[in-house]
Amino acid sequence: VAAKPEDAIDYRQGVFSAIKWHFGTMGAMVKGKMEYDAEDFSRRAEIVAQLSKLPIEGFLPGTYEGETSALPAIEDDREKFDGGMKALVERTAALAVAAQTGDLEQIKPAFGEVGKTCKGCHDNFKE
Ligand code: ASC
Repeated sequence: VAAKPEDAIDYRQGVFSAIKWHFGTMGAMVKGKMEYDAEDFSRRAEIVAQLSKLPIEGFLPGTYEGETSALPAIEDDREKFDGGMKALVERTAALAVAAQTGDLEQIKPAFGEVGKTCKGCHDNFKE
């Protein structure tokens, strides 16, 4: 990839912004702050599952300074970071499957697992 560091940063931040947009609305539904709409929730869960595959290619060497909260620890512990990204892909896929049931009791734990995955990487690799 011949992208400039700031382009890689913009790219991954853009993807995470889109993930947050959808995951935030899903969270409001899960927490009862917004009426649960099974079809809309499932649509968003599919989008999040697809988007989750995208950020990893923006985490390139030399892209951990400037307008980013991504820490150089990503490069120092690449295996752990890649594992977190893989977990995100797997758990968002599981959430999309759970979403198809339309059953909030199945969705809630799957949603929680995704949230934990977000937090895991943020705790270790985000400023
Ligand atoms: C969100 C969001 C995150 C994660 C994280 C989960 O909705 O913006 O970064 O969930 O807070 O613990």
